[in-house]
Amino acid sequence: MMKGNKGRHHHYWSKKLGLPVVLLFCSFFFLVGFLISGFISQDISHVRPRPRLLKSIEEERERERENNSLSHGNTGESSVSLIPFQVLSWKPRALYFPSFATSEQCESIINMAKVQLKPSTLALRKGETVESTQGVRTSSGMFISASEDKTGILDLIEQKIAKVTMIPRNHGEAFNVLRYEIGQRYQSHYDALDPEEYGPQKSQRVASFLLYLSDVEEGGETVFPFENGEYMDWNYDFKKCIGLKVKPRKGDGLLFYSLFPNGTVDQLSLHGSCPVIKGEKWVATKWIRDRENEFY
Ligand SMILES: O=C(O)CCC(=O)C(=O)O
Repeated sequence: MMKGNKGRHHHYWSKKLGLPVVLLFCSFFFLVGFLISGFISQDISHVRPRPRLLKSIEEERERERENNSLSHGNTGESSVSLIPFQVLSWKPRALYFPSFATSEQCESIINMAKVQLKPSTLALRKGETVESTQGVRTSSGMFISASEDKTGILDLIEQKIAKVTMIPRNHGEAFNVLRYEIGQRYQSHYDALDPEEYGPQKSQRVASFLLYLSDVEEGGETVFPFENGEYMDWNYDFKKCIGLKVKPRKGDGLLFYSLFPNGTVDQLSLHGSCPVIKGEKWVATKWIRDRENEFY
C-alpha cells in the first residue's frame, strides 16, 4: 500500500517539475557538497594537533599496539615493539637501526669509557705478533659488560640487541667501546675467527652490533669493501676505503652477520673502519657468538 503511494508522489513531482529541473537540482546539491568538503579538508591540513591531543594520539597508538599483540608465552612480551630498521645490504646481511639509543645514553657510555681507554688489541693469527700487526687497528678502547654498568644503560641496550637479533644475551661478548682520533682506523678484517688461521675456537662470532656513540665530521665510516661480491680484490688498499660505507650517526646501530645460516663464513662480511679525517669517532661493538658465553 505505502509503496504504491510513494510511487505516486515521485511520479507527481517529476511530472510537475519536469525531469531536467530535477536533474539540475541534484547537480546543484552535489556541487555545493563537493565544494564544502574540499574546503573542510584543506582547513584541517593547516591545523596542527595540540600537545595534549598528541599525547592522547600516542596513548591511543600504545593501546592499539597492546590490543594488536597476541597472547604470549612465559618468555614473551605483552606489546608489539616498534624498532625501525633499514636493510643496507643482503650481501653481506647488514641492517641499520636509526635512533637505537638516545643521545644521553651515548654520552653516558662515553663518559664511563673515556677514563679507562687503552690501545686496542687484535686477535693474532698463527705466526703474527703485536709488532707485525702494528698499524692494523690504531684506535683506543676498553671492555665493559652490562652488569658492570651501574647506570643500567648497557643493560637496556643489550636487551634491545637481543630482541632485534633474536640471539639470547648470554651469547654476547662484553661491549668493546672504541675511540678513533684523527687518522686512526681499523683495516678490513673478518670478525669470525677461522680456526685454521687462529687455532681452535670454543665458539664462533655469528654477528656484530655496532652502536655509534658520536657523529663524525669526516671519515670514520664502517666500510664493507666486498659488498655484493662484485669487486673482491684481495689486494684491496684500505686507504682508498671503497665499498659500502656506513657513516656513523650518534645513537644509530649497525648489525651485520659474519656467518651464513649454515654456519660458514660470509666472505662478503669483510669490514673495517675508514680513518677519521675530521672530528672523533666513538662506537660500542658487541660481538655475538653461536654458543653461550661461559663467562656471562
Ligand atoms: O669501528 C668500526 O666502524 C668497525 C669496528 C669493527 O670492525 C670491529 O670492532 O670489529
